[in-house]
Amino acid sequence: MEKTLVLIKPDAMERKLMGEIISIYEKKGLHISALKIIKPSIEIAESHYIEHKGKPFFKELVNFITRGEVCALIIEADNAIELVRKMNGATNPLDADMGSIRGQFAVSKSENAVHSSDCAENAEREMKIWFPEI
Ligand code: FUP
Repeated sequence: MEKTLVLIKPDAMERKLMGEIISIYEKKGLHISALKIIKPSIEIAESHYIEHKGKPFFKELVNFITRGEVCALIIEADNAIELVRKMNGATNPLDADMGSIRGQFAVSKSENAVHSSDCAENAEREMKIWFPEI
């Protein structure tokens, strides 16, 4: 079974959407094998978003993800990476399918409710950042 790393971001946590979003993954039949609520340090945030270092929105991105609690999950399923990214929807909620999580719950490209790994290599890297104990 493939594993992917999901984050429910501070905007969704502040709006008390954690349970509703987790429920979407569960109702789809995906298995959540790890879960924690954490207020990320700047180090965790910068290492998670290392690929975006140097981009104009990097500082804003780190400020956003560190401003409050995040729910980190490991989700396991066949083709979990592709499946969860489809369920989450496009980065920009304007482009996201309206049935997707971002389509339903997000209005901003920077505060877009959820993250999930985009490839197997990043899934491994991100799981080590958020769940070093596993
Ligand atoms: P995604 O894989 O859909 O989360 O999107 P990216 O990895 O391209 O971007 C990561 C995060 O950077 C997004 F969730 C939001 C933020 N971002 C911006 O704030 N502005 C941009 O122009 C692009 C991305």
